[in-house]
Amino acid sequence: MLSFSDVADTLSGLGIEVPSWAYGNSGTRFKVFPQPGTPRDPKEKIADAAQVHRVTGLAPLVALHIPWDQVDDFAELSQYAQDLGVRLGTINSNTFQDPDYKFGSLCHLDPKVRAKAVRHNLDCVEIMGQTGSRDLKIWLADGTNYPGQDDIRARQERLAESLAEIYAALGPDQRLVLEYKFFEPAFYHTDVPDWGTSLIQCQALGPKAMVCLDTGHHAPGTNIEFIVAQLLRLGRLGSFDFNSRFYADDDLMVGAADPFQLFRILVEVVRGGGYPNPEVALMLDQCHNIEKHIEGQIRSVLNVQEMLARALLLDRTALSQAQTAGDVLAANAIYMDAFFTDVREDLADLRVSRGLPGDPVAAFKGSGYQDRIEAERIGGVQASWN
Ligand code: PSV
Ligand code: MN
Repeated sequence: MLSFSDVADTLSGLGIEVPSWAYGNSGTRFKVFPQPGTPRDPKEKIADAAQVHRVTGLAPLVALHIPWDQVDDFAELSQYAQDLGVRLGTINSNTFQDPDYKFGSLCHLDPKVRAKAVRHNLDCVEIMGQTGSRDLKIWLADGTNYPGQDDIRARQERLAESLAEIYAALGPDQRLVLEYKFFEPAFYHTDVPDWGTSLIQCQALGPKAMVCLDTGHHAPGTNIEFIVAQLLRLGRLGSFDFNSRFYADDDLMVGAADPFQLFRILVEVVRGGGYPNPEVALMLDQCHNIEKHIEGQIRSVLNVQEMLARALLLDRTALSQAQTAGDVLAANAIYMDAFFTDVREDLADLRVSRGLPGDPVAAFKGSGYQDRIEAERIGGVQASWN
């Protein structure tokens, strides 16, 4: 049996990247409910993200979405983040809101639209140079709604060509991570629907192209931990977008719907050398439609920490012995013992020993930050889904 003290040091290395867009207003296609205190510009989003790191010590990086977070001076924005104790992370390129992208972006039939989408990604690579970011994350809304609407095979070829142009612009320490999603906003076919398609495109590009696994982008019942194992085996798991998918949305809080699934995923991450490992970015991709943004983010990074602690507590020696002996139920019991270990008090003690609040949510609530931003940030709307 492992005890918490055996894993505390390993656990202390955890750093989760939080998305700037989690702090903005969001909603569904039915309604965006604005919240008081919502950031009005990228700096205010970064300031909110810094609060998550301040009370948890778990969120040192903030991912940007371009053009939502477009500013004139990214070096200055980067300095601003550092002054608040965080750094800028992954640059997410947005080629899904401009009217030109109605029928897609990197896969579009029209070479002029493809060139525009490629150009936007090249601009993102330039921004990465100024922010010191390593990863360009590409998620495409490309796809079709009706059989016959476009040539689905030709779209793959166009995708490969567009991605190759972007890949060629990467610096030696930069990477392209290609995210897949099995449906939405296109509903008949999606151009990068699954990890296989992403992997094939990445392998054609070269070693700096990696797959991004967004946990919400799978059909119900999909064994996501198997995909994790496979991608780690192949050295192509570049990043996670963590969230929960209850049925048709991919933006709810990680670990909220199914903490056991998150545990199983993290078991495979640890098993495959994905943690501790800076090559695998652990990122949240979430929105908080009805709950408060900053508290929602705090709860989310704590959920990841809690399930990672339990995954590290899995007694792999005993598990391997039970597996070798063919003792199915003993192996399963060892696995479940780790999952059912309550680590909440140990985690609170660990935080206190590192000079952090034992209860980050209470510490944030007691800080008065939320009241302050609700009073100060009047008017203005940050760029996002609005
Ligand atoms: C798409 O659903 C996605 O998961 C992509 O990562 C986007 O960049 C993000 O959500 C925000 O729209
Ligand atoms: Mn995502």
